[in-house]
Order: sequence, then structure tokens, then C-alpha cells
Amino acid sequence: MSESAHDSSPEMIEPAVVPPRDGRIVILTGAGISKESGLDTFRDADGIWSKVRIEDVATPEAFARDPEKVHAFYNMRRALNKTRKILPNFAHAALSHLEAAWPGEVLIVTQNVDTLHEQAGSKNLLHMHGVHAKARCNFCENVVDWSGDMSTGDECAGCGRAGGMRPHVVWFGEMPLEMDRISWALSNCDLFISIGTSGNVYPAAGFVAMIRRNGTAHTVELNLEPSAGASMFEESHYGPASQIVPAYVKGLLAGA
Ligand code: BJW
Repeated sequence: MSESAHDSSPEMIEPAVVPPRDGRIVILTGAGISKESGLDTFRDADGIWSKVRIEDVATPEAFARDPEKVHAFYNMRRALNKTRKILPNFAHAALSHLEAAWPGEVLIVTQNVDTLHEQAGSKNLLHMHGVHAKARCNFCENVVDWSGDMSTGDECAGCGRAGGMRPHVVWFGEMPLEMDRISWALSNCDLFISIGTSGNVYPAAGFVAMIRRNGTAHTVELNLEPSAGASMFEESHYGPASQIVPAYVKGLLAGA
């Protein structure tokens, strides 16, 4: 079945398929869900990668070559987010409500390095690309909360060595986090919903194809516009996340 719609400000979206009441739901989120909270996406016209080159700031090679440049990029983003008063929007709130109200299990796998899902109250959450407000020591792998600037002079609270602290985010060429738990969840879910991601970055971009090969779960895309992988989804709804996510969640819970 193929269902596709451009839903403008709907009150409720009736899902094409509602899983059984004890069904498992996996939700993949990307930068688009946080856009209306005031955070930039990566690949939209005004996105982060329109202002800096990935090769300069988001690879382990860039960090090895010029760590202060990479620190300056992340310090700038951390500082900017503090001044902007970034808060969860209706889409984050709707997913938190879904987790609380759905009789089965709901897991959010987010590519986002912000913490808006947890601020909205989501509990069952995996950050596959890390967290912006954390730092990791390259020497001992110790992970700590980090809210201010970071530099090559910072010492690790775990091993005491200086020069190894880096943002706890996943750069290109690095293995995303929690992949074992994510693979298990993808293989054992009844419904897979992808929200606010352009479908350009692997392995997340390949999740829908993996699920379609297994044929175990219904697949839904909720995005502002069709993503790179749009044709892989069995159902899709397009519009701002703050509108279509609450409307879809309302329909899902009404059908449960
Ligand atoms: C709205 C909206 C609104 C707007 N409402 N929607 C060749 C082929 C295939 C793969 C590769 C290849 N060469 C290299 C690779 C692998 C590489 C990769 O995928 N490269 C591609 C670019 C080709 N991937 C990796 O290296 C990853 N690691 C890896 O693969 O390890 C090996 C492995 C093998 C097997 C299994 C497992 C692993 C690591 C990727 C790391 C990504 N890191 C970043 C930076 C994080 C830190 C930071 O913030 O600085 O993560 S890059 C950036 O992209 C960030 C995001 O999480 C990620 C995804 O972006 P996202 O979320 O999709 O955002 P956008 O901007 O792209 O899209 C936003 C969407 O929202 C758009 O569609 C808008 O329309 C929509 N939108 N407003 C709803 N209001």
C-alpha cells in the first residue's frame, strides 16, 4: 500500500496502519523536528553545512589536524544555543505523550545532538550521534556533561590527562552509538516512523530499507518535504513537524 499526502495543519491524521495495542514503535528523528524550536538543520538552504565545510569540523581527521578550530565551531554552537532559549516544541511533546499513552513500547532513536526529547519528557531514547552538551576523553573514553567552552588545555576528570577532551558527538567516519540496541529494535518493531530527517546520512538513512527487506513493520515518513528515501516509505505525511506529528500521534492513539 502506498499512502502519501500533503497535510496542511490537520487536527488529526488517520494512520493507514495502526499496530496491535502491545506493538513496538520505533521513531527515528532528525534535525527537522527541532527546527521550530529554533535550532538549525544541516542540509536545508540555511543549514549548518551551508556555512562550514564538513571536512573542516565534523571528521576525526579535522580534529587531529586542527583541534582548536573544531572546538571553536562547537563552542560557538553551544554559546548560541544558550542565548536562543531553545525549548521543545509540539512535536517533541507529542512523542513524549505517545510514549506515556501507548500500551506497547515506544523507542525514539534520535540523530539529534540536542536534548529536546528528554526535556519534553521522553524516557526511552537513544542518541545515536551523541549529545552536544557532553564531552568525551580521547584517552580514557570517560564521558562528562559539558556546558561551557572546550579547549585542548582541558583536563579529563577521569584520567587527569590534558589534550584529549572532545565533543561527545559522532563525526563522519565514526561508528554511531548504541547500534546493537538500535538494530535489535528495528528488527523487532511493528511500526517505524521517520521524522524530520533528510535521509542522507548512513546508517540512519538505511533503516527504512532494512525494515522493508525484513517486511516486519509498517513504515511512515513525517517530514516537511519528501526525503532522499521517501519512495521507500509505505505512508507519508508532509508539513511542519509541530503540526503533523501531534496530528499523527492523535490518530494513532485514537485507533489503538
Ligand atoms: C523539517 C522541518 C520542520 C526542516 N518540520 N521537517 C557513501 C555511501 C554511503 C555511506 C557513506 C558513504 N561515504 C561515507 C558514508 C558513511 C557516512 C555517510 O552517511 N555519508 C553520507 C553523507 C554519504 N556516515 C558516517 O560516516 C556515519 N558512520 C558510519 O557510517 O559508520 C560506519 C557504519 C557502518 C555500518 C553500520 C554502522 C556504522 C557517521 C555519521 C555522523 C553524522 N554526524 C552529524 C554531525 C553530528 C555532530 C554535530 O551536530 O555537529 O550528525 S552530520 C549531521 O547529519 C548530524 C545529523 O544527525 C545528520 C543527519 O542530518 P538530519 O538530521 O537528517 O538533518 P538534515 O539537515 O539533513 O535534514 C533535515 C530534514 O528536516 C530535511 O528533510 C528538511 O526538509 C526537514 N525539515 N524543517 C519537519 N519544521
